[in-house]
Amino acid sequence: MPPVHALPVEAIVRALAAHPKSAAHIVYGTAGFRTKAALLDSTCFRIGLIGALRSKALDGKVVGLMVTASHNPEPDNGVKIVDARGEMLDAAWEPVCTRIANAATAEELVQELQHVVDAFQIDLSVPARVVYAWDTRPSSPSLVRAIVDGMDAIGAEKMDGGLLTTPQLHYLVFAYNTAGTPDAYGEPTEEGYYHKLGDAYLSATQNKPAPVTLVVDCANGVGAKSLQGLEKVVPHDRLPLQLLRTEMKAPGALNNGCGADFVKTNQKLPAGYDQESHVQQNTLLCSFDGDADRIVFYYLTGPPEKSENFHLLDGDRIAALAADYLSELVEQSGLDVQLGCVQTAYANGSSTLYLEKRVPVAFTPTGVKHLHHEAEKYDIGIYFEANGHGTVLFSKRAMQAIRDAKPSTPAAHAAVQQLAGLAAVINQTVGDAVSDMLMVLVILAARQWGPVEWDALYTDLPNRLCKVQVSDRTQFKTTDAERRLTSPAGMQAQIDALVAQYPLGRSFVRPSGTEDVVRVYAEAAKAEDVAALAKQVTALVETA
Ligand code: G16
Repeated sequence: MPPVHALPVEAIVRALAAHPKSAAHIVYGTAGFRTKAALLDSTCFRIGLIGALRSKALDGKVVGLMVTASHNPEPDNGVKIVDARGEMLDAAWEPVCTRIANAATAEELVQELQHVVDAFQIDLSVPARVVYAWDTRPSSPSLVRAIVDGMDAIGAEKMDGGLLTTPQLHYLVFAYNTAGTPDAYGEPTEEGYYHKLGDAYLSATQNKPAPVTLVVDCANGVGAKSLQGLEKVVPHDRLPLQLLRTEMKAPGALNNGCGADFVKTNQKLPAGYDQESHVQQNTLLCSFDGDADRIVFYYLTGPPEKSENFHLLDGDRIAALAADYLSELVEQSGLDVQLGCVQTAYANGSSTLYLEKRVPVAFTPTGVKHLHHEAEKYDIGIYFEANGHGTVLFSKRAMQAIRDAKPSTPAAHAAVQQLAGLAAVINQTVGDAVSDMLMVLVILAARQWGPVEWDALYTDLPNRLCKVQVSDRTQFKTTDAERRLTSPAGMQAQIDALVAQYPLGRSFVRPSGTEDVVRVYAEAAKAEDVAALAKQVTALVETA
């Protein structure tokens, strides 16, 4: 085929006819496009076009397209672009996505596409390569067909990743683009992913006693498939998992009464867990979300009927566990590398106090893309949202220091080895429930800790997270890493006045980027104060 120097306008316009635009205005937000699945067909067609242009703009590197609505209910869906290093889409392209998705006519769409080509000086003769994957939602296959139509219309080499977790797609993109280079991340296949994580886990837990059984709530999502794949490469006695909520095909089951968001928001066990024989006192339990990019842990200290017997080990706790262990390893190793941690406004105040005693702590708005970029500023950057999204990034400098280390004592040598092992276990592209789960198990095995010892690192301030339905959530605008409202006018002063009534009180309000709600967070020294504060702030928001 001769090189193409212009957009294939006719082919795009012809294919567009099968994907009429819905009336809804849609924005590329916190986690790409996300809304009711029924509204997404034309968006997916157009993201097929954008994915191809993005690949061309990156000199033909592979980019990824993931169809998922992650923690949202099953009728929702979404789509997001994964950039060439396996990270979230470059922020400069987010408004591009929004404009292209909302172009009202074929003519406008072509104009917007041409505008992108001109603005980013894209050489259209560069071949595009795009890998795509999807989660278990019933709406996903037809949305994938729309993406494929878009890629066919503009012309792109398509790689079908199949049913995958979101972090697996991030892995694939990075693995494709580094294959055959000194930075090769792993074999660019689903099996390559299991081997990379599984082998790293086996090596990092060598000579350690078998860990306790971990009961995993797979949210009835694709995480179940991912763990079954991992179990094929790691023997059960080295990774004793008990998988629950694995009904990937049961209609309506996804994230329903289970999953990381349900457990974190309600601060209780998945529905029906009290009937499960595997759920016992002091057993370590965890929940994935629908596309397995986040994880929270928990355990019981008595009968599940009593809420005080439920103990959550959320993203803040994972960050604390990682910071505690990694800072010790860095010290023992004698390496000159700087650790840091990134949190959001949702971080429990006690976790921040704990972390600040060990490492510098920075805050960003909600959204893994923000935390990820901030964490890249450190040699070893730990980032976790309280909801269980996160990972640990080892910079090139840190990896070089680990490789070049000349430890002078056996303890320093062991610390360097363990740092290298953890860097391999941890997914370097994005928060990954499977990889985070393995990291936690490696650390607990090294520490010889169970959930109780982990929980003892600090005591959470009582807290509450509520969702509030409002007529227009866009009127809520925030500043200071989403810790303060600038609009509606005067509301922040009212929140401040409420907060001042309670010892160690804190509360903030922000519009969700993934659901049509406003979120209210509150914490205080006493549980009854939190309940009162959350109620009062919620009432305030409802009046807006
Ligand atoms: C997505 C984002 C997360 C964010 C979460 C909730 O998670 O990737 O960074 O914390 O949404 O965001 P919001 O409060 O704005 O709705 P997921 O698991 O749904 O992809």
